[in-house]
Amino acid sequence: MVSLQNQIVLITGASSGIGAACAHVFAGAGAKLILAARRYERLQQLADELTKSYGNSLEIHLLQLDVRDRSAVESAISQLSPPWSDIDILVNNAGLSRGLDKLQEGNFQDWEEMIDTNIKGLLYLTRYVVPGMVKRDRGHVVNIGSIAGHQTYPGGNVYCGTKAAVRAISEGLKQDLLGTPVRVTSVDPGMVETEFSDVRFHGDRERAKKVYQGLTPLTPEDIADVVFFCVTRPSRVNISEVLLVPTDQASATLVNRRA
Ligand code: NDP
Ligand code: 8X3
Repeated sequence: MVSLQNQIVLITGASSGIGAACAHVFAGAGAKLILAARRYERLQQLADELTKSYGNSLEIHLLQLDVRDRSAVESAISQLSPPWSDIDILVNNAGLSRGLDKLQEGNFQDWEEMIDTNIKGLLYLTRYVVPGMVKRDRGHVVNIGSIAGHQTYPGGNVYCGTKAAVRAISEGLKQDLLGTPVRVTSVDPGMVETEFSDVRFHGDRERAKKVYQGLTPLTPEDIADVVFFCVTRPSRVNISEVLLVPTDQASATLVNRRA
């Protein structure tokens, strides 16, 4: 098992859900964390919690960053000074869904937000971080995809398209990095209870709660466990893809709801 002690880990979308759970797992393993998101105060709260749980020796660098803004991503990464600039693990987690409309009735702003965040944001981070990994001969990129990248569901159209793109991009990056020691993993969850559905339904809490009603969804910690497993395998092992679903979910559309 590879030790994460003192490794530099950049997690996008660390202010909530899966990203925040990953921050806990990496902090517990002694990594140095770069936590990125738009909501800076949420990152500060998380940093306080982590320091309380794991001690003052934990090193954390916070980045207020909108991954859709290419020049902001470029300057955030290029302005990091050592040791922060020597990123060992990039967790491309920032992402969102907006709406569940039929494509022919879809909202352009929702589409652009999903495409710009889930595809272009992930590409920007990857493009600015991976050259350093190649130069240093070490690194691991973990992309948080989705079951939605494997199976499209009604109303999922553009969101599913973005996650199918993440899957293809992960595969392409793995091919392009062949011959280097840099590893690429796609972790593709089914239903996880986070702020994801609140965001999808633009803050409609009641509608969001119904998504998980009567079933036991995954927790953000379940996903963080899998990420941790993937990045701690011996360097000869690249876990390319993990699809994990709740026991109550058999496919993107088939779930077991108790009354
Ligand atoms: P949350 O809504 O809880 O977290 C999403 C995170 O992404 C937040 O930290 C948010 O931070 C960040 N984010 C969104 N837009 C941007 C942006 N433009 N720039 C920077 N950060 C951004 O949802 P999850 O934790 O569930 O989602 C994390 C990832 O997991 C996403 O990629 C999602 O598609 C994927 N996923 C989720 C599943 C689920 O069922 N929940 C299942 C499969 C995959 P902030 O708003 O502060 O910027
Ligand atoms: C999130 C899971 O099924 O809502 O990617 O698309 S799903």
